[in-house]
Amino acid sequence: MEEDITALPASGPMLSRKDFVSDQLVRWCPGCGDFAILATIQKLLPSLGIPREKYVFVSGIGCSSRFPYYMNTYGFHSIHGRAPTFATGLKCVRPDLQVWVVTGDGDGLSIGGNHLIHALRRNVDIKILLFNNKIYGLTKGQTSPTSEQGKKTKSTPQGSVDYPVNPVNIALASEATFVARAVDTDLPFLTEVLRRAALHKGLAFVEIFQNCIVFNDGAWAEVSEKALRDDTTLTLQHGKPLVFGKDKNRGIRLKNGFVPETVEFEPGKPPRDLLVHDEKAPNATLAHLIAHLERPYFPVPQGVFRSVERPVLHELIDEQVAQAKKAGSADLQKLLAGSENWVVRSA
Ligand SMILES: Cc1ncc(C[n+]2csc(CCOP(=O)(O)OP(=O)(O)O)c2C)c(N)n1
Ligand code: SF4
Repeated sequence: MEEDITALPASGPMLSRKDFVSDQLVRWCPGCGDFAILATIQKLLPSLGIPREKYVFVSGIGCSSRFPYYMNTYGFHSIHGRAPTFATGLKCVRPDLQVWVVTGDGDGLSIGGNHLIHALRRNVDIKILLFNNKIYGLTKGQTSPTSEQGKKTKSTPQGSVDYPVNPVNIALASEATFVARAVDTDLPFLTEVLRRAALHKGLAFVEIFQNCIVFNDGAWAEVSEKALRDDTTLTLQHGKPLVFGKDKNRGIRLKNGFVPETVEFEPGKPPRDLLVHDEKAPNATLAHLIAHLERPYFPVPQGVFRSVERPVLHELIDEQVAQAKKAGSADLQKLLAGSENWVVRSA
């Protein structure tokens, strides 16, 4: 990167988008959805008032994982699927840094699925952005864990037999404290979701629907095109009933206990039994139910599914270390030769 950012004063002049643009040639295909996400983040960061030298972008492997090269911040293009693990270590030793992870649906949910789940459950104070294009882009179009059943690719010429995962539900099941979803074609909405993620203390997970124009073009067309999205998406608002449609005349309610259904009503007169969103609910049951709303029967929910508080990993570790120090120094030799050891003898 062209300049030494450590030389900048922590409270220097107001930064602009340009300050976050690196001198690296962007190597994504023309028209790739990654461009819009990159531009949105470069525009958002200066408004957060965090010094540039405090940002670190960590990624794994994939087209999306080239992201750190294009940010004029610290960054680490790490190992396939392991970005959350690198980020966990970094945040624990340098809690003053704002650590962002950029991963793809292949990187984060195939090879890195295990690493992702454990970062989520530990409430590491990092932001994880999962660019979901429902395909492996970098390796030229094989199915990923989010590809739909029946998807024909070079690796699945007769159609994939695997059932896809829903990243938001994985994050909720792993007890992430902030879980959200946005689309790469609605930039004002994406900006607000990312702003909330940035301000959340604890792990913030954001799934971003991203178009891979070369190997899976139009995978999200139904929910990303302006002309369609009013009727195919549901924007979540805390404390508000689940209402959608161009005329705001449809909503979601439960029937037979726990089964969601769509109901139509006169605009401005929603029925009283519509489900009301609660992103602060102490358990994730409602968020799970909402996250399971999928096409073609329901609109696709976007926005913040869950935002709750829980102690963050590095603070818990620091507390434990402080307590252990208070208890006095330990004798390693005594520990190794303690009462719980055995001598194994041959017969
Ligand atoms: C250990 C290892 N296994 C597999 C690969 C091949 N590989 C590189 S990127 C990738 C998946 C990329 O897909 P995704 O994370 O969805 O990112 P995208 O390129 O679509 O942004 C795979 C399988 C590799 N580089 N290393
Ligand atoms: S292959 Fe797809 S995801 Fe990768 S840069 Fe090209 S359009 Fe983007």
